Amino acid sequence: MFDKILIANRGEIACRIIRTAQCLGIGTVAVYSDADAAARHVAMADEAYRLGPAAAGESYLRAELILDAARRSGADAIHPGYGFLSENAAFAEACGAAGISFIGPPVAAITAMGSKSAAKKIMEQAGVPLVPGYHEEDQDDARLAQEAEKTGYPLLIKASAGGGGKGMRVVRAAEEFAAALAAAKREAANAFGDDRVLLERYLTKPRHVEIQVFGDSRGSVLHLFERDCSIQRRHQKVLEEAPAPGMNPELREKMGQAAVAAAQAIGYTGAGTVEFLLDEDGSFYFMEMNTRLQVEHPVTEMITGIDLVEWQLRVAAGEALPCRQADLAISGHAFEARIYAEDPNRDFLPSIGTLRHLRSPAENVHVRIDTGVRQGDAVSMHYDPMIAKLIVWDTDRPAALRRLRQALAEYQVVGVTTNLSFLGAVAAHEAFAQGDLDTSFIERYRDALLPEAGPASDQVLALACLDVLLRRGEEARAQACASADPYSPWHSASGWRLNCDNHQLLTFMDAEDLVSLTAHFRTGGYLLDLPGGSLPVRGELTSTGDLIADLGGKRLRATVVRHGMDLTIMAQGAVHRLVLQDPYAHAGEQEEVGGTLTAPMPGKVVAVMVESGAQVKKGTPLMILEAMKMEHTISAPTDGRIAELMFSVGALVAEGSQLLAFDAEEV
Ligand code: MV4
Repeated sequence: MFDKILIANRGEIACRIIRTAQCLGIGTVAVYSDADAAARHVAMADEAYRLGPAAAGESYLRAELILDAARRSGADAIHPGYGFLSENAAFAEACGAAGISFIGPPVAAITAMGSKSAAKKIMEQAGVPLVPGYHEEDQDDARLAQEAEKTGYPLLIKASAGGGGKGMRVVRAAEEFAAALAAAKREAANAFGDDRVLLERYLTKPRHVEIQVFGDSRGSVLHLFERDCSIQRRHQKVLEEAPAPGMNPELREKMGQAAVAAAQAIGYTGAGTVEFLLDEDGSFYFMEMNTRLQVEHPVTEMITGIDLVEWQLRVAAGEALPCRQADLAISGHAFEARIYAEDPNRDFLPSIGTLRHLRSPAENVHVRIDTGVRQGDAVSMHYDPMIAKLIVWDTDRPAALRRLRQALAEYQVVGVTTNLSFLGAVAAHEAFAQGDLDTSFIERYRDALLPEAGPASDQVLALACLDVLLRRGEEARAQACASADPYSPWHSASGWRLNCDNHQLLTFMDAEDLVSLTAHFRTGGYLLDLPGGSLPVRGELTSTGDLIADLGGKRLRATVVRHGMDLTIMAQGAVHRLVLQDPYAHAGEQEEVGGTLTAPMPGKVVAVMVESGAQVKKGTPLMILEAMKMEHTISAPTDGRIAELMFSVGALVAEGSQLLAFDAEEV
């Protein structure tokens, strides 16, 4: 077994790997960029080495810097985690050449699975089922048209060099084929520098079901059952579970054996995942094989009781697989929810900021949190904006789903916008509860999953008022105690008025709307004049800053996080933000909202499609920003003229930076 391993990654997966290594008594070496100097994974490791600036291309993707850290630390193995260099054959090879074990599959296996079309050929020869279609070298248009007829419609044209859904086109009838083929080839050439395509029968309601496989250096390969990852958005997994709902033992056995055959076909060792499309009739087809540990591996660990990272370390150190296929069994059901700093109501745009308040559910045998961040950390634009993976387990799917709903409701994040409400909506959806999953689930139920944000409810307003008034009372008492005249009426916060009932007016900004409420002081509490009528309320602040409230006889616990005048009210799984208005503040100057187009998030200018002085139509793409692998196109808000370009390609811009001056055309 290794004495010391270097984890060539960051965030939750780095922390997760360090946790297992430390349990095994293995020394741990972290590497970090300047943005991660104070990150959790650095603090957890026994030692840590700086790689370079924040940009991944200057740090976590720099193989030579990582190898140098391994040499300096005396690490005898490197774990790549996922993403970054985890499926980079050259890096795996360089590790071997440096005499450092690469905790992953052989270089040849990484290479073989690197090309989607080459992988399909290998799988076809291994007897692994492929979607009926055509994926040969002959790319002549006439041959492709002929093969399209054989495949039948609807069919998919896929870029051979593509993946993750890029370069896919659905063709529903023969007369559309020629134009679709030409467009698909152009797109593939532009995106991948390779215009080869393959054809497949189009599955209209498939599920994404993947099989965890594991091989050792003695030729043994086994599978650890399936995961259903159909809940995806733009080919990014959102919610995963194991086992797959509705799976029967026979199909599980067939898919497991196909996955084992796929791994054996390439002499696979280590942890791998074979992804299948599962059709409604129970047919399944090879999609691709991932030669790394997957993000969603914890759900497999929860239902099998196996630590897959421990297996990775043992197998990479030359040990045999710790058990045989017959020793493995499924126990219970697990879900994983990926909690992200992103705004579902702004097309899941990443949300950058500081985690001012971060409170996760208590961990136990039913709840596991894999995270790389702590309260106070920043979510930056340099990396994937994952906050944590919430993993739950129970004895069956309904029980596990209840755990998931409860844990999501308890998860509190303030300082960035998150997808927690969206995840809660998926978990609450009846179709999800029924296990009626497929890759179009989010699109199909989009309205229910992404409802327009409504105004604050009376309950939210009452909790906000209570929090403000109780804190004011605490502050007044503290000031009175600290003053020379603690009983001075000036220290009263009772809202007392001469010849008038004690009351205070509270005004909040709720999104774009101002809401004003009167709080009448009453013995032991308040009478609030809310939009829905008057409500007697009382409450107390706990030592942890929570609010125990009684709203007209309904008692509940809430958390109200204050940041300046910002209030984030969290209660019963719902989150709402309000901004308390200072009654004495001067009305801010209405900023001249000229024709300035500003950056919606920090990022890098990757394309400028216009020149200064150009006349453009409404909607014309002007500039493209990139942050965390996502692109955001800045388009012309109306017809008009580009008055000035503030940035050129390659520039790094902060959120809110003016990107260009734009003269809107008078309509
Ligand atoms: C398909 C398909 C339907 N029919 N192939 C998307 C990315 C890549 N992993 C393969 N993908 C698909 N291939 C045929 N013949 C539907 C998808 C697909 C999908 C697959 C898995 C998970 C999410 C998906 C989302 C959209 C489309």
